[in-house]
Amino acid sequence: MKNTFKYALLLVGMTSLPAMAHIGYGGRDFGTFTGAPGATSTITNQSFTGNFGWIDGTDADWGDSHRVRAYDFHLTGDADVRITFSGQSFVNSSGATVLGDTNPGFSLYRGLAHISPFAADHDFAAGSIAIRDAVGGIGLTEGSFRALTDWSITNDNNDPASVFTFIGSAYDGSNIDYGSGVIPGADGLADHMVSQVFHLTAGDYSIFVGGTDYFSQSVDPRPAYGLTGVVSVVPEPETYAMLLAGLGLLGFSARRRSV
Ligand SMILES: [Ca+2]
Ligand SMILES: [Ca+2]
Ligand SMILES: [Ca+2]
Repeated sequence: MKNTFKYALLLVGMTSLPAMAHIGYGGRDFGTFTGAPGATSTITNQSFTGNFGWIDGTDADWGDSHRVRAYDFHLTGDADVRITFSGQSFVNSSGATVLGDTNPGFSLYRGLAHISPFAADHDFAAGSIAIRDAVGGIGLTEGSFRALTDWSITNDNNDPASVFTFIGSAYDGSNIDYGSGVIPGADGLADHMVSQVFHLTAGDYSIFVGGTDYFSQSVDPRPAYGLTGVVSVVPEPETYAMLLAGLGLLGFSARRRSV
């Protein structure tokens, strides 16, 4: 009886494991921005396991979506949005130290994953596999995540697919080329931080963040890496131009007065 109970627990444990692979935004919603400059939202103490999830989604066999972390935000108007991710060490709820020395990479997409009350999306839902087989070749992909282009995924109920429409990406450090050409978007300075501004229109956005060390796929066990993320609405270049023009006029009239 006791053994049966143990096996039952083991089975429960095993069957609940895939839940870890499901895409969710819990605790990682940056919120809603109107487009007014100055608004900012910071989310700390998040992590991913294995320092390769983002870069693994740049290659021909795509990537495992549970090696990256999903964040979301919402815009109600046009805005220039700065997105920044930094490595951050911290002690997690299990008392384990989460490392801060990742070189993060992220991709920004228009679109959201299924959220409650819908079932969560994951790579190995039958519908997700069907999407990959149709686009990437039967059995040729290792997951649904694509870091440099559009991708889709769905849930166990095979609801209409979540579509992530690629907007742009960036990664920390110098150009990476592990044999299939330089991956675009390096920020040129490996300081465990990556930051980029995107001009966006109103809508729902998802950001997927992960590590950029392709070769750490063979590291076992895989350590966890901590993240701090910031989304801020910044002034648009036209605003700067108007401000400078205004200052120029002030200077001109000041000079005229002093003559
Ligand atoms: Ca891959
Ligand atoms: Ca891989
Ligand atoms: Ca950097």
